[in-house]
Amino acid sequence: MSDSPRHDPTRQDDDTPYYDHPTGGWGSLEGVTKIFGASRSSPAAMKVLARQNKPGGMMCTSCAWAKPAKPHTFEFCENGAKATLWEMDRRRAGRDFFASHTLSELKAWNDRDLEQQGRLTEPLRYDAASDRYLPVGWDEAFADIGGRLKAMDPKEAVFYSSGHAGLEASYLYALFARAMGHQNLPQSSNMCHETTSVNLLKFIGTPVGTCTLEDFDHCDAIFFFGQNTGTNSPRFLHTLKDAVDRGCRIVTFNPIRERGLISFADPQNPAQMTVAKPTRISEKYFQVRPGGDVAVMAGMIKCVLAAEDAAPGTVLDHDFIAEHTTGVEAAMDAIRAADWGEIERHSGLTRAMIEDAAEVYLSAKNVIGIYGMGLTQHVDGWLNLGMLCNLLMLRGHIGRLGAGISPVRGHSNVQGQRTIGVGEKSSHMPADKLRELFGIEPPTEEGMNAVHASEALLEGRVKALISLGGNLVRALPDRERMEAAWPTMDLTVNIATKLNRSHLVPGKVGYLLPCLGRTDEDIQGGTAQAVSMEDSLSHIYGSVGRADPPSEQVKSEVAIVAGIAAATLPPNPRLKWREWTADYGLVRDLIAATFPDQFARFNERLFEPGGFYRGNPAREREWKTESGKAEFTTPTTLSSLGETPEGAEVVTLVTLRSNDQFNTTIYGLSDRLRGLNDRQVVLINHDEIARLGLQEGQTVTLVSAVSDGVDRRVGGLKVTAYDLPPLCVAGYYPELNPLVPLSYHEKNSQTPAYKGAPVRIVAD
Ligand SMILES: Nc1nc2c(c(=O)[nH]1)N[C@H]1C(S)=C(S)[C@@H](COP(=O)(O)OP(=O)(O)OC[C@H]3O[C@@H](n4cnc5c(=O)[nH]c(N)nc54)[C@H](O)[C@@H]3O)O[C@H]1N2
Ligand SMILES: Nc1nc2c(c(=O)[nH]1)N[C@H]1C(S)=C(S)[C@@H](COP(=O)(O)OP(=O)(O)OC[C@H]3O[C@@H](n4cnc5c(=O)[nH]c(N)nc54)[C@H](O)[C@@H]3O)O[C@H]1N2
Ligand SMILES: [Mo]
Repeated sequence: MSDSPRHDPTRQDDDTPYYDHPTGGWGSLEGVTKIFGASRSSPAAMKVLARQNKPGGMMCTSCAWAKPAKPHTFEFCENGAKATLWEMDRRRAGRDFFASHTLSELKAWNDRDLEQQGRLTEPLRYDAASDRYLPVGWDEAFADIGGRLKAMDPKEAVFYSSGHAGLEASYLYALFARAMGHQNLPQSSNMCHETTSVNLLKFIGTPVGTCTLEDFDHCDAIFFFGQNTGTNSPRFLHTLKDAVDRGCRIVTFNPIRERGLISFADPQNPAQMTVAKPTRISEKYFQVRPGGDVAVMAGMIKCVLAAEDAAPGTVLDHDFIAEHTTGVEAAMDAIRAADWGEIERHSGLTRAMIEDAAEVYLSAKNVIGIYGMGLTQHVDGWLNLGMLCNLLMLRGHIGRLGAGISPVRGHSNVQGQRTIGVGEKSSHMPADKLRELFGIEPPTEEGMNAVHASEALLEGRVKALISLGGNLVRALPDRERMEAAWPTMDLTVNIATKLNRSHLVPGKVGYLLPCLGRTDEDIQGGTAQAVSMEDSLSHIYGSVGRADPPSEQVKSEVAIVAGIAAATLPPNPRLKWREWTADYGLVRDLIAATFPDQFARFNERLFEPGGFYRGNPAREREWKTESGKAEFTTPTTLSSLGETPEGAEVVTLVTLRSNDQFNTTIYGLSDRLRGLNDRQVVLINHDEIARLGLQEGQTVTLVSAVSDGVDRRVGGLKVTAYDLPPLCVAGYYPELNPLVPLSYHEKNSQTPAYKGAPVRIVAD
C-alpha cells in the first residue's frame, strides 16, 4: 500500500481517505438492509423498528442519545437497527446446544460465534463433571443462589450491572444489595463515564451533563472532544446537522478523522439523498495526539486570556466568575505560565491551529463542550474535564440556554441506573429513605467499583459475582489475569440474553439465567409492563416491548432480581418482591418516593413525548460542590497520559470501537466508516511504520511497556498504515484488552485508561 494515507495535520477538506461517502446517506441504508438480509430476526422486527424511540414504543437498546419529542419518520439509525435485530434473533441457544458442547470446547470459539447461537431459552447450571451447562428449574436456581448468598459475608458479594436493564430492575437490584448488607455495585460506567460522574461532581456539582436538546437549538459553537458520533450515537448527527444549518460552528479534536464528524447526509431527507450536498459537520477538525487535549485547552485559554488582556473587561464573563466560581486565579496563573512549545509538543498541533480554534470560541455567544471516551479513558482524565470546565466557565458557558457541558453516555440506561442507586457509594441511595420505606439499615461501608472489585477478585476476596447483563471478562482491562481469576469464585450468576465469554468461566457454582430484552413483550400479572430509562440529557422514557419472548421459560430482569432477592433476604413485609414483580408501576412509585425531587409523578409522566426532565442543579447555576461554587481546576501537567515509560519505541495505544460492534458484541468484521475490514490490526501512521522499522502488512505483537512483572501481549496483528498522529497506535476493543493494565486508570474514578496504554511493537 505505497499510496497509504499520510498524516497531514493541516488538512481541512471534506474527504477521509478511507470512505468517501458521508455518514448517514445510502451507506447507512445499505447497512440496515444488509443486516435485514443476513440476520435471522423475527418478521415483527420492522414493526418494532417503526415505533423505536417514539412515545409508547421501544426505546433503543443501543446508545443513550435523546429521543426527541417530535420524532423523525424513522427514529432509529443503522446501529440502533442492528441492536434491535440482534435482540430479536430467531435462533435459540437451547438445552440441545448446551448438551452438545462442553465449555472447554466453547472457549475455543470466537465471541461472535457464541452470540450467533441466538437467544438463551431456559435457566442453566454449570455441571463441572460433564463441563456443561445443564437445565435447572427457576425455583431450584433461586433457592440455591439465595442459600449460598445468605451463607456468605455480604461484603464478599459483588453485583455488577451493564447499563442495559431498565430503572425498575436496577432499583430493585440496588435495594437488594443494600438490604443484604453491601453496596458492591460496580457498573459499566466504571469503565466508561465514571471520570465524568466523579469529577464533574467535584467541579460543578453534578455527575452528569448540563445540556438538553433545547440547548442545541441555541448554541453558536460546539467543541467536540473524543466522541465518535457517526458510529456510537448516530442519531445525534441529526441534531448536529440542524445546528450547523442554523450557523453553529463545530470544532473537533480527535486523533482520527472520524467520518461522521466530517460530513453527514440525512438518510430521511430525499433531497439530500439525491441532489443536494451532504452537510459538513466540523468546520475545523484537528487531529490531536491522544492525551493532548489538556494542552489544546491550555492553548485556547491562553488565547482567551490574551484577548482579555488586549481589551480588558470585554472578553471574560467577570460577573459569572465572581459570583459563581472559585479558584480562577491559581488556574489561570498556571495556564499563563504554560509554554507554547510544550503545548505544541503534547497536542501535536501548531499554535496557529489552536489560535484558530480559540477564534471560534471567542466569536460565539453560546458554547457547548461535548466529549466521550477520548477524554474519560485516560490516567489524567480528571484534568481533561477540569480544563473543559475551565474553558467554558471563563465566558459563563455553564447554566445558560444554548451553552453547557455534554458528555455523551454509552449504554442506553447507564446514566439512569446510577441516578436510581446502582453505585458503590452510600450517597447513591439515600439511607433515610431506605430506613423509612423498608425499615432496613443500609451499610455504611462504601462498596467496590469495577477496578476495586477486580483487584479484590485477584486477591481472592470476592466469593460471588452476579452480573445483570454485560460481559465483564471481556470488557475489563488486563483480561488474561482477570479471566484466570474468574473460576476461583464460589458463585457466579449471569443474567443475560445471549451467550458470551463471561459465561464460559463459571465459578465453582455457576448459573446462566436467560432474561427478556427490551424488545420482548413482558406480561406480568396478566398485564403488559413497561420499563424505563434515562438518556444522556437526563430525560426519562417508558419503553414497551412487543416481540414474542424467546421461550416461555425466559423471565424478566425484574422477576429474576426479585426472585434471587426473595430467596436471599430474611422475610420483611415491606420488601414486596412478588407484588413488585406483578406491577412495575409499584417499583416506579418507590423510585419516586426515594428520589422525590427528580421522579415525582413518575408513572403519570412515563410516556411524555421527549421524556420528562429530571432536572440538574448546575443548569440552574446551583453548585452542589464542596465550596458551593463551580470550581476552576489548576493543571498540573499538559497531557492526560500520566507518567509514561521512557523510550523512543514506546507508543500510546488507543482502543477503538468499530461501526459493526456494540461493545463486546461483534456484529461483523467491517468498520465501514473507517474503511477497514479486519479487526486483527494495529493502525499506525505511515512515517511511524518506517521509524519503527516495520513493514505494512507484516504481523506484529503489541507488548505492554508498563513493567510491573506481568507479561501483557497480543500477537498476530497486521500493521496497517492509517492517518494517525505520530507516537500512537490504534486497534480494537475488546481484542486488545489484555494490554491495558488494571492499575492504569483515571486517578479519581478508576476508569481504565483504555485510550492511553503505553506499548511497544515487536515483529512476529
Ligand atoms: N454502535 C455502537 N454504539 C455504541 C457503542 C458501541 O460499541 N457501538 N458503545 C456504547 C458505549 S458503552 C459507549 S461508552 C459509547 C462510546 O462512544 P465514544 O465516546 O465515541 O467512544 P469510542 O468509540 O471508544 O471512541 C472515542 C473517540 O475518541 C477518540 N480518541 C481517542 N483518544 C483520544 C484522545 O486522547 N483525545 C481525543 N480528543 N480523542 C480521542 C477516538 O479516535 C474515537 O473517535 O458508545 C455507545 N454507543
Ligand atoms: N479496551 C477497551 N475496553 C473497554 C472500552 C474501551 O473503549 N476500550 N469501553 C468500556 C466501556 S465504555 C464499557 S460501557 C464496557 C462495556 O462492558 P459491558 O457492559 O459489560 O459489556 P457489553 O458488551 O455491553 O455486554 C454485552 C452482553 O450483555 C448481555 N445483554 C445484552 N442485552 C441485555 C439485556 O437486555 N439484559 C441483560 N441482562 N443482558 C443483556 C448480552 O449477554 C451481551 O453479550 O466496556 C469497557 N471496556
Ligand atoms: Mo460505555
